[in-house]
Amino acid sequence: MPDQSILHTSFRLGSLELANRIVMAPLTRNRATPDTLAPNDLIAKYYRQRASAGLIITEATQISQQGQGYLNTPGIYSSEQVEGWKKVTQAVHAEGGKIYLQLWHVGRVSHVSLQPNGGAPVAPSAILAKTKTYLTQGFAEVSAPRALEAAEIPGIVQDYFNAAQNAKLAGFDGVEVHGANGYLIDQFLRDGSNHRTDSYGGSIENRIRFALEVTKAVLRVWEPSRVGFRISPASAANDMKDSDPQALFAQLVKALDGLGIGYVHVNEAPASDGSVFDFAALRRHFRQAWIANFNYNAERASEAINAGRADLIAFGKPFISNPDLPRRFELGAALTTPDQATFYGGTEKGYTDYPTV
Ligand code: 8OZ
Repeated sequence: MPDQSILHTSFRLGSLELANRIVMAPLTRNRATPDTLAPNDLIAKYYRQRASAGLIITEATQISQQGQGYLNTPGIYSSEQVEGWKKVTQAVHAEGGKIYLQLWHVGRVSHVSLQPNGGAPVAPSAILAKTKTYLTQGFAEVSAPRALEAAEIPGIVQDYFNAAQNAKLAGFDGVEVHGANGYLIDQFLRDGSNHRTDSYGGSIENRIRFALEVTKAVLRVWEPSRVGFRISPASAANDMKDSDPQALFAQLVKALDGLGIGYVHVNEAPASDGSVFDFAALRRHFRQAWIANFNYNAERASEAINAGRADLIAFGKPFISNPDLPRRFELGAALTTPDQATFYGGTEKGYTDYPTV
């Protein structure tokens, strides 16, 4: 077995000392309290159980009601939600862990039943995504979106700023901007979903504008090393397409490097059309930390770090079913298989009842 000890070495992320290179990836679990969309004691227990990760990145958390696209995902825009998240950060810190909040706006991946006054979801352009969401009644096609007026965009940037402030009040160690997986920021980035003719559409410079405005708003609250940004440059999830992802994401990552943020987190999901994305080339545009994610196991993770392709590796599904994942890697212990049926919504079953070794 190749040497995997690198995974268990500490890592300096700006002013934070992470105990190991094993990150808990953001995972949507849909267990916020339904009326308030606030985290509760069960959610605090779930994160506490996983505090041995070098860094936890929370499930995607909407910055406003407009930013919600699925049933019972938590928010970070009300005082009840801030109080709920305090339970989570206190639980994780009590175990010596570190935790960032992931800031989310779904854009067009939503449904009228979740939107303020039952309105249409918002997007850079009025282009319907071929994708589903799930609601109280189960899976459903997303609703047709309307294009944002240019005059509405500063309000959404302000929502990110307020959410970043709330994250600080709630005791997080930092925040990750969710720029991946076909949600609002990604919809602005890619030319399949952004047909705008104003300063937010057209050229790559224009399409990355919204992402950078959001990041700069967050940087008015947090020091640069406490801010991360997640991308999924090749992924077609949520009906995403772009004519030149390599050029687009190179320019975005260079600009993020210029802002001095602490890390870029890359979901390496491959393209669905067989085209190859050069992740190593992307990494060369960024000087701070690089987190890679997508179907890694301990062996491939340690190889990637040893080869300099990443500093940290994020694990998703393995962390759902193995709360003590770093310990299991260290022992070479068998992993529990996650139960897909309990990923989204429900009770403690398939959430806080997975065993430790
Ligand atoms: C799975 C189900 C719902 C949302 C993502 C936030 O893909 C999500 C998500 C994943 O980033």
